[in-house]
Amino acid sequence: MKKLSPEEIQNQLKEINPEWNWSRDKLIRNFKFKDFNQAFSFMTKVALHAEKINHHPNWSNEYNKVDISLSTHDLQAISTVDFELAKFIDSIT
Ligand code: H2B
Repeated sequence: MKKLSPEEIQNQLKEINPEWNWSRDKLIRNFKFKDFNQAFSFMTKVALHAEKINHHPNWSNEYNKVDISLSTHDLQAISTVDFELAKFIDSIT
């Protein structure tokens, strides 16, 4: 994984869903589902993928809402892997 420059982040943002917001060293997107079951099955898919790539979201869940923030803790920055995970999340929603 590689720390991305602001220019690289701007470019990568064009490749993911426009609902992702860039704030400092994080990519943020909030999801709302029909109910808890939908929200939690989404979280399960993300969790299994996160384990596979050893890159994990920061998130919170309240009933049908899931708030996600992606960043690379080891670099304290946004890296290539954050965008990979964002793309995976986009692909299942
Ligand atoms: N997830 C995220 N989002 N950032 C990291 O830097 C990170 C991770 N590091 N998952 C991994 C785990 C590391 O802490 C373990 C020890 O491999």
